[in-house]
Amino acid sequence: MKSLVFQIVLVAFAMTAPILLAAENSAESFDVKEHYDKTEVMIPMRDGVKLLTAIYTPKNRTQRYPILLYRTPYSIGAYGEDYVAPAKLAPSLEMLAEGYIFVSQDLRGTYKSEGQFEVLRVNRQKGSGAMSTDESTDAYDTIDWLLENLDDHNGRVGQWGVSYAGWTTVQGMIDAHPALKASSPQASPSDMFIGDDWHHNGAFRLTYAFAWMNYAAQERSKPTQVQPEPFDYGTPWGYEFFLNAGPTSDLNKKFFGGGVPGWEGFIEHPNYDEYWQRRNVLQYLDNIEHPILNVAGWFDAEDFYGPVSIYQEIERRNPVNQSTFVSGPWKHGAWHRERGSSLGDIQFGSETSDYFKKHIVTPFFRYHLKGGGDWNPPEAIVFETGRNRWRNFDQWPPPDVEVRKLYFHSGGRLSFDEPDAQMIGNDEYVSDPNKPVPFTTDISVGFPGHTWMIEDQRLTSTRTDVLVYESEVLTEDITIAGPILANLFVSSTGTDADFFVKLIDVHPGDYVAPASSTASVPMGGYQMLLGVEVMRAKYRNSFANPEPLQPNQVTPLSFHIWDKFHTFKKGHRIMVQVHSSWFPAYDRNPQQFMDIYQADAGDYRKAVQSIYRSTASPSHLALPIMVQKGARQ
Ligand code: PG9
Repeated sequence: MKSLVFQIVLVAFAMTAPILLAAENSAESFDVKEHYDKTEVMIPMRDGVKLLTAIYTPKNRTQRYPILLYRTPYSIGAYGEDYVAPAKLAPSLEMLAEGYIFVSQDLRGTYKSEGQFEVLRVNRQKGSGAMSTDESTDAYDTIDWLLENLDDHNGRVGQWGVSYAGWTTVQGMIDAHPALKASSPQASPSDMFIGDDWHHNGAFRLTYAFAWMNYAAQERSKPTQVQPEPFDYGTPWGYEFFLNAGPTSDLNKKFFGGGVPGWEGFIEHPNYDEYWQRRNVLQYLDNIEHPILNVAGWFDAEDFYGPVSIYQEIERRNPVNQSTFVSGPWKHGAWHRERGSSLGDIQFGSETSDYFKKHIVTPFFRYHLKGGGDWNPPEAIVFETGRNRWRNFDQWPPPDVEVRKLYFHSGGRLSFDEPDAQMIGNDEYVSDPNKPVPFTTDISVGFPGHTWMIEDQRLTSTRTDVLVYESEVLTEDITIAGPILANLFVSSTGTDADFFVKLIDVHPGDYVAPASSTASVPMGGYQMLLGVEVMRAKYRNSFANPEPLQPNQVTPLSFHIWDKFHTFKKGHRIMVQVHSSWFPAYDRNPQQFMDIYQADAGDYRKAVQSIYRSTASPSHLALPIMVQKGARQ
């Protein structure tokens, strides 16, 4: 039954003169207030907790509209009679112009919603009581209420969101409401121990975890619309702050007065135990029956593993589902917030985010929610960096790839030639956790500049604790499409160590950037970071049961650098760098086998790390190299 208050609001809406919404209205300056009526309601969940929800309905009531749901922990504000900016309401201005009922909601326990917030709330277990809730049931109950209580909908619901709101979108896909007809999770994390914001292969992501927890996970005493105070780092340089911060286990007490309960989750669960395993969203992705548009950014510093693994898992568990993978040359969320014509110093030749909005996300929702337009998507719509063009594939990774091994050789050489019988040896460096390798040249705190996943690596390559392997100048283009595998053979004088592997595109010395370039450095010889991943060696055999390294014993390490679609152009070189810290993006490894969260200043020890490049221990990257043109244009 419709609530009385809400019916009155709807009557008021109906009396407003209808304004025709046309696609031509999709100007940058779309005036939401001119075209939409707004109301706020507290929607009751099955356990009685009420969630603050804003509903923006087109003033033109001559037709019925689909509902588009967006659920966030970051506040749906502006509140009350104020309207939000267009970008906060819709995936594209075109969609605002076409007309949807846009619904946004403060998650349980955040801002003006009732209840208790739990960071990435764990999914309820099968057979738990009828009143038990999780983000999946909150999405379901919200959709149910909207269908029952709104007048002007067409019975079809979609949902979307970036990052945390991408994750809530995934939650809505689980045991989905039957009216849910299309979902677009964008940069959703999937597993915070394996590859997203908080850990990669068990290595803790200090800067991001600290900045996010302190901003978004602080306990609140009652519903509020006030944003938390920014944290005062006392220095503009995160490197300095975190080097002096002390053991990770103390940071909550020391800096947040204990007010961030989620921090204890890190400290109490250093390994991939049940706490993390239950939070791996991939295991819940059965029975996804409606179409999904999965969106990722090739240079996303927070959540790239998430969208790739979610796409793969939906494919694996739901083979008949129409699930599309999209990846563009973007940092976290840039497809939504920026034009996407460049990132850091690198140009992409067109406004890639506009392409995404006009040709991908808008037609996706239009087709599935309004039953209009053309949408016959390929399996993957992916931007090829290096050549700077969009391509469509009927399969991701595309079928026409051959895995070729790029070996580390003596003298810092990198080559597809196998090590021959004479080749023995290794390269070594001293890793000093008290002088860790900086992850960026930016002097910043909080959420770092986000361009470090594509940043110039020239300064890093000069360090004595960084190994550099480089190919000859390429005599033809080489295109990689799909996941890259790092296969290292290592040893250490310590009992634990981190190994970072970076894949880099080295521009020719005489390279001149396009006229439109706003690059901050000369681009000749630029070392463009393309892909990077870390393996914390104690997790090499099991994330749940870490094992020490045996000092000085050659040990194989194999791990993904995940997917790329990039052409190394003729005249460029391929480079690989290997090192053992990348700070403070990642916490330091004391280089002895222990619970790192408890490590004190005195626990951090120098170690000599060796990378082997012999016939018996041939360290290499396995690259998926395109051998034919498999694209559908
Ligand atoms: N990547 C952010 C995040 C997602 C989920 C949990 C914690 C952080 C975000 O941008 O929302």
